Amino acid sequence: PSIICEYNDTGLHYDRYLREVIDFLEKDQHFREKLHNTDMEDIKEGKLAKELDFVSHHVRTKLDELKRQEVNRLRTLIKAKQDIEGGNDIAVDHQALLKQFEYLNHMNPHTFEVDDLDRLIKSATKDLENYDKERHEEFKKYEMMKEHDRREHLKTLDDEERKKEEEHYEEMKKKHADHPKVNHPGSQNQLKEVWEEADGLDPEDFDPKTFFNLHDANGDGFFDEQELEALFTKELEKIYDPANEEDDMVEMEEERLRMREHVMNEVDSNKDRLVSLDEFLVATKKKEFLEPDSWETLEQNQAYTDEEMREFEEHLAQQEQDLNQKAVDLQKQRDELERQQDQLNAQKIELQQVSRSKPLLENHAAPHDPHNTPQEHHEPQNQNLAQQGLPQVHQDLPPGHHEIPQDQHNLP
Ligand SMILES: [Ca+2]
Ligand SMILES: [Ca+2]
Repeated sequence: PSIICEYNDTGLHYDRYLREVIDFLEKDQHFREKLHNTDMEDIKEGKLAKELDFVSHHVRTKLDELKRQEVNRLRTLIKAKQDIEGGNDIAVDHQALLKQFEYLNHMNPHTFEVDDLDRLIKSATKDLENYDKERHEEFKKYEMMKEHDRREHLKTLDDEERKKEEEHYEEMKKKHADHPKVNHPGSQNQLKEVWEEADGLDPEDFDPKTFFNLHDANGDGFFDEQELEALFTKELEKIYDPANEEDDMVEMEEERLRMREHVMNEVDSNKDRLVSLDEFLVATKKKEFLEPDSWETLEQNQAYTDEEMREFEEHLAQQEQDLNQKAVDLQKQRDELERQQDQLNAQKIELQQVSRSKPLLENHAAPHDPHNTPQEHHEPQNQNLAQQGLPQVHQDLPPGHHEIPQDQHNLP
């Protein structure tokens, strides 16, 4: 089953945890046997997870440790996310936030239980199914951004330059679309080309079983997603050349993903995200294998609709507006701080003037009089401050200093 036997990076954010858990479970002989004798449906239903009760104490201890580390990692993630989002001092409900991570039971953060294994298997299965979907969404955004940047660039050009640029764009598009015929992925023609050109074998000798064994790179008896994708490199090279301006390698990877999904859908009849030799051999006997339809390549269809593009650009404009508003607010905040600083400076200067003039006043009041007492010295000084209308300056200054960082904090 794919989530268990695949050692390639699944791309899930908890991939490391998933792999470490599986690695340790594999070390337990009883569990390893169960793992390889339980079919995907039973695993999905949680039958395998129950076997956790029979694994050795040593493995269980290790799993507890892995889970503690993972919970800590999630807490750090939550904390970092909040710091970025401008975490104010509102008390954070970590328990509630941990709930969003369904692949472990956060209620008992210290031990790894049957429930944890069950959740891990179910989440990984579900998330892997959504993973391709998310990759398509990412790709769509990438294409819309590319188009947006192009349109923005056109706006900066004068009529003549714009015309030239548009012509060049159309020319590159045409050049990209001009490529040798692409074989239908997973068809006999396609596999035969791999057999002949990549494997250097005689097309007359083409044999599906030999082909399967040749390309089951890790020899586990299944084609996994990576092994399937590797089969399309020859086809993709017909369309994409990294040296060409008109060929976008991000688009090449999207095409690879489309091809793999297509073959997986057609061939993986038990839906475990792996192609077994049996499934493969059944597929090679189908009519579509021998007489496939033509394959519609990526560039034949726009990745997004006009409506989606319009929404995307609106969203970008909104984001820009929000950023501008933020900049205006920050400027206001800065001006206010500067104003407060100026006020403070003015008060400081006045205070300095007062204290500088103080000894003079004192000297006038009591010039070289050795009999003057300290108490008498204070009176003229205080009177002088009162006259200048600054009696509270000394008391005001420290709280004034504190107000600045507080204000800064409260502003949006
Ligand atoms: Ca394999
Ligand atoms: Ca399968």
